[in-house]
Amino acid sequence: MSIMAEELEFTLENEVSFDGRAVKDCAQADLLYFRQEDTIMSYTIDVLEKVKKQNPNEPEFHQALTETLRALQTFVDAYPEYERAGILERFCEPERVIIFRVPWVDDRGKVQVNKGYRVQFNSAIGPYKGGLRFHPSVSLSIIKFLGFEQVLKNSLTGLSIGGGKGGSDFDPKGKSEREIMSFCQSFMTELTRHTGENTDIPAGDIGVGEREIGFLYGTYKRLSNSFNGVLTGKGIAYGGSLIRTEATGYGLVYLVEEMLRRHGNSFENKTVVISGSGNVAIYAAEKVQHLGGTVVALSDSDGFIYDSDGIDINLVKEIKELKRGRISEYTEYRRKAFYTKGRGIWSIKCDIALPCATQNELKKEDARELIKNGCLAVGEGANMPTTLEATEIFTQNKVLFVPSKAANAGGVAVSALEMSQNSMRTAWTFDEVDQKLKEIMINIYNNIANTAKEMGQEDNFVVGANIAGFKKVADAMLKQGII
Ligand code: NDP
Ligand code: 2IT
Repeated sequence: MSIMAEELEFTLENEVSFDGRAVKDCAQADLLYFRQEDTIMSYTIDVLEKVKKQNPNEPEFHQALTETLRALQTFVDAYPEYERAGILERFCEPERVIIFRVPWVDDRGKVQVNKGYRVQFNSAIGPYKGGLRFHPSVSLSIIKFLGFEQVLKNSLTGLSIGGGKGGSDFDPKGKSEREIMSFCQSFMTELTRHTGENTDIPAGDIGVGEREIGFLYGTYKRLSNSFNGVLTGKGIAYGGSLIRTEATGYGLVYLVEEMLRRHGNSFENKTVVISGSGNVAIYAAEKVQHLGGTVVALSDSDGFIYDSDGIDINLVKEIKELKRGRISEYTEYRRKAFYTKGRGIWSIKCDIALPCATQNELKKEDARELIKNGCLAVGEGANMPTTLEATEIFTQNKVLFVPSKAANAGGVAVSALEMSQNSMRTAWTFDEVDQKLKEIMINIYNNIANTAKEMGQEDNFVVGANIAGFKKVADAMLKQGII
């Protein structure tokens, strides 16, 4: 079987080398990469090629599959029962994909139509669980990549949750509160028939926060005449959990802190760059500052701010959470800080980088720049923010790199704690949930670090996270028969 470079969609630039050998062109780089990993005639590579052919024009989904299947290769090939049971083919195919029309009326009285999605990816270890993303870039490919990642992530939490994801190409930017409510009510009118506290429990993601979850929940409750924990990220007054707002950012920092500690290091006196300025970025920044680090930069899709004194998080919360403004407004209040339009946040010198905005925001040139500037660790707060090439560059250069499926699992973990509280009709305190979150993140670190070590790839957390996440789901699938 020959592997074509363009089929693999994994390219490395000329100067990257394997084992000190210079690689002349992309095709040669791919071949070397796969020879090095002894992948020729592998079950994982066969499935990767087949699934990519069956699902053309889904680049983000292909990218997530490529990362995972490459990481799983040695492990899966050692257990022929996976191949006999077609586990990988089933693992890569969602159990169900729902695509629906979302009609709503804007403030001028005009009817608008968006696409709605819910991908119910895998329920082997629990009900489908995962967020909803409202962003104009949303496509089937993006929802499938997010759903696929969610299956592995949810497994890593150690809790009983399967994986799903949904959303819409609706753009919340510039919409009035009434328009947002109108859209959410229409979206949930259809989604309600596919959800249920033991079936599928959506939550927030890009463009979906507590306000949107409130509108979605109200619609669900009205249609079903049932008050239950069908959505997470709810307001505290009606069944939400303390710490859910902070959970993804705090969890990311807890896990990275544990990794640094095991390597004789910490956040104390470190310079940290965080991309994005939404939910994940804000609370990652807050926790870094609790732990003695200095966050010097944040961004949005228009540009980034730099404040050498350390970002004032309360000011950012006021601009982003209360006023729903842009990150550039920060410089109106802090004269010493400056704003730069466009990409470029990764050119700022830092010890630790936490990409917390969106997929593929950290590219190979950014990885090189970070390494040149002495960056020692990268933790992915966003889902798949680092391209395959950039991940490879970090690994080759021994930068400690934690992939999103492990690093940002704190959000969904606290969502699962919210589900538990809803079932028990109780509410835990801030400190109780915070303590549980911390324990879960440290367990995830131990699990992925031990798994990487057992595979003979110490500190390769991409390998550790994918294998540890996969194993639990695959074993449950084996035991449940061919379904
Ligand atoms: P928010 O909507 O709160 O914030 C998103 C942030 O990312 C904004 O600052 C936004 O800027 C920026 N952003 C979005 N798209 C782009 C882009 N194309 N280029 C540059 N910046 C962009 O979302 P969250 O903070 O909740 O989510 C951020 C990431 O974290 C996502 O990848 C999400 O999947 C992931 N995640 C979220 C979890 C959660 O609990 N919320 C849990 C686990 C992962 P702008 O305003 O300009 O669009
Ligand atoms: O990507 C994610 O893990 C989330 N958006 C959170 C999902 C959840 O169900 O809380």
